[in-house]
Amino acid sequence: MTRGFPAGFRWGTATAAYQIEGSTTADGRGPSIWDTFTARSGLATGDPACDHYRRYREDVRLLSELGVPYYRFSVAWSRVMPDGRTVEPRGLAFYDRLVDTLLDHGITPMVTLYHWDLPEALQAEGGWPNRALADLFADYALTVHKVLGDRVRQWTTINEPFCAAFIGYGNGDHAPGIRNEGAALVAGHNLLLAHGKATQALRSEGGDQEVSIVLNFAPVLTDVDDASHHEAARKFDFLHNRFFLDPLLGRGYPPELLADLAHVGTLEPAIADGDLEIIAQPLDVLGVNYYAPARAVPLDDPETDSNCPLPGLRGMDVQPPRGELTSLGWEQRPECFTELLLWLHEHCGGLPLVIAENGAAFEDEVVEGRVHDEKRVRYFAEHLAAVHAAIERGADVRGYMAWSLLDNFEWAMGYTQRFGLVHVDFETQERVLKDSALFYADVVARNGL
Ligand code: IFM
Repeated sequence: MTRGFPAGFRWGTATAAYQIEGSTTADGRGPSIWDTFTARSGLATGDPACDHYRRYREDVRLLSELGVPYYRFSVAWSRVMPDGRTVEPRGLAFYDRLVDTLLDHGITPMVTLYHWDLPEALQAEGGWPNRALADLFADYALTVHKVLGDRVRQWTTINEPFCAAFIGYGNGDHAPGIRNEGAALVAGHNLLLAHGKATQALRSEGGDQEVSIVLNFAPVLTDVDDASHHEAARKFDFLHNRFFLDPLLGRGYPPELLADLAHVGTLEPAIADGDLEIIAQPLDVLGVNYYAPARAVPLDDPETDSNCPLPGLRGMDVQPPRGELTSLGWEQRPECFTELLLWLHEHCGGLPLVIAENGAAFEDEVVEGRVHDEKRVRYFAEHLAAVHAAIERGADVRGYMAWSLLDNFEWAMGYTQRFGLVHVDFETQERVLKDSALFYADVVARNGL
């Protein structure tokens, strides 16, 4: 039986600048927080990653061979404005060439303006807890739009503000590696404000561009059907799935969550008059990233910190995943993807959804020039079937971007986790199409499973 997707469904692959580009000092690029964080922590860095800055033509040719018509990539603020403010034309010229090369191959570019690589110069001014960054981000968005806006129609402001704010400034596992939960909440607000101001700036240019933000969601599961387990799930759900979404929908921050976190900090002084209206600019689509669910369990002691990115969210803990796991230890639950999309459809009042990332890391091996990554093929098949089921049941899903085109730099995990459809040998930079790439190309060609 063929499960067909709607006509015009957007099939794509996704990447992010710091994870693939390398060349971190080329053409005037300034350091980003990921350069300084990895150097300071003794972690693998984003250089050379996939050396994409120099090999982008080859990578676009690969995309074209695969026949996948959309490509989502991010622009590095620190390439375009090394100090966060002053334009470096050579940095902008790279993205200009990339867009032209994509279009020459019949591939539609989708631009994400911020995928976590803040210019270090702006971190030195306080980073995202500094409200001034929202206006600087809008200036940056406009600068990029003035160069690419004649050829790029799909714009995403920010990728996964949850990670940028809470993992970057909360538990400090990501750059800039700060542990200050009150600051993390404010960073979250300022990221949303930056999104709102950038959306206004992009729309001030006219044209028919489509503006979105990309959020990462984790449906929360519990083992026991009782009030304390539901309350634990509610807490984590509001942090993970509602803190960013609800203000975007014009509903403000969930008051229950702000009450849960009152002892780590308050957002009140950070929210100026008019901020919530700016944040709630109508979205054309919502970008949805889904990888795995989370599991929540109640904690009796009201004083014990949790093990979530904001440990001050007490009374609950995140439980270890179970069942079939990816190499990152993430649980494989395609059925949660269907439920998530149906919930979003309802919660967001029918707002069109685009899957901006979905995929899995597994240990891959090149054998005689092939990578038989059956587990990833199965992951994609099951998760695409889950998206299809959500569409059949009424969710307005307009596209799907596989994460990721290439094996790449997986942030604090360095090069240990391979998410690519294309295997990358980080010594030689040789690219090999995995079986999952061939599988995905076939799905795209048939517009169905
Ligand atoms: O690699 C990341 C990406 O940068 C953001 N979303 C999740 C992916 C897998 O961890």
